[in-house]
Amino acid sequence: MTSPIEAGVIERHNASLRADHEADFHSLGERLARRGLDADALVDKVARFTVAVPSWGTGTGGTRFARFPGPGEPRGIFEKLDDCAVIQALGRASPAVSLHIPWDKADPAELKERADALGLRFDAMNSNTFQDHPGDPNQPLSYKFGSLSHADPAVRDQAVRHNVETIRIGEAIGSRALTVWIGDGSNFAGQSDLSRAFDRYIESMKRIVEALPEGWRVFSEHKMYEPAFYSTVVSDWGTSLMAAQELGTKAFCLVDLGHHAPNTNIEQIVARLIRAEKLGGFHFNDSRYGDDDLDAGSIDPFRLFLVFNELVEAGERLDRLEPAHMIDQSHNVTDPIESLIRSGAEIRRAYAQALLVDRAELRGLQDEGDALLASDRLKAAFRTDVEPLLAEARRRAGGAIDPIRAYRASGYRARVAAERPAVAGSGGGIV
Ligand SMILES: [Mn+2]
Repeated sequence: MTSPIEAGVIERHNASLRADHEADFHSLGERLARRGLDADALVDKVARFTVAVPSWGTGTGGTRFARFPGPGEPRGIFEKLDDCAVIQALGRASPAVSLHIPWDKADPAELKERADALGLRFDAMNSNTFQDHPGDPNQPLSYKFGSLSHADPAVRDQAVRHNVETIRIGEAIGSRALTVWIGDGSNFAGQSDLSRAFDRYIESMKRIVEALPEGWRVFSEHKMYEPAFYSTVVSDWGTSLMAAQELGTKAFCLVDLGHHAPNTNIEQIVARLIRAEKLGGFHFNDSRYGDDDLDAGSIDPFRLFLVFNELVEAGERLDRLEPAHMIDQSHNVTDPIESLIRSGAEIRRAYAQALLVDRAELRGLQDEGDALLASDRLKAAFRTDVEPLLAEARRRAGGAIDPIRAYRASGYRARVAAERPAVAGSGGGIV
């Protein structure tokens, strides 16, 4: 396996931090043991939890106003995969990459070969009918007024065919799921028939479901607004659930943490979707106002923890669902590699904290109506500094105790900046 990080960088870095890390891990282990928890078992669980990196996240994102590219941005999917391998080498939380078609379109055999060489695999595929593809002879029609729900059946056909093509590429590279997010909606009351548009979406999605290979799933991703500002066709989790139930056993709901109204109780949505056996996966990110696509856990780590609290609480019911964990962020002012390493760690942190909750005790307190102590015991798990568990999971897997510092010591960004001259208008965006 080839690694874009020079051999020895991680070893030297870990050697310099080893004594302090071991003391911290030992100390945390003693505290956890007093609560009946085994630190080594927790490290094993954390190590098994992984989250896919979005290929589009390795480039600098942008807003409606501007994009400020950083040095050494990947110029295509193969350089994006190199960056994903760096994220995995140091953070050890993200062995899979989620591709976006057509941005990442390439010979599937070459994609597979490169990913194999880097020790990466592919998670859910993402189709794109929220923008036009003037260079693609198979997509001459515009998605300006929608795609899968468009009033014109020819546009709907084209959008379905694009999704089927995305599935075929995914099939060739070992993916097993398709995520569908559409920008369809309307900007004015009266512009679109709310019912007929949804009917047309369902009919199009049925054709996509029919094209799914054995063992594949399709995830429908809802979003309340943007780019449409009056209504969107798949606006909320209720609509997404309705679609998944109508589309059958291969269809599931994807929860992007930024796609809700402000103050929405996302953890309750997660609990409901688990109960309905329709939770397909996540796009992790954080936000303060809308679909801000900020780094996971950077604004409201407690909310992320509460989502994981529901996932851990679900236990075996969740094992059956095997939700896909993916990051979906836009990095505007940071080095995307650093943001993605940190986000993987923050997501694992929320998981590790949720594992600390004494579930039997919590249920007892809930049933007794002890609101204060129930809240306190839940919060106690969130307050625990689990960093030594995360660092130990990385170290045992060959990663870095402090991956951001190790990344900076590696000189990777400066090296690729010399190899990758800046290009104008590289593919990427905010999904
Ligand atoms: Mn998303």
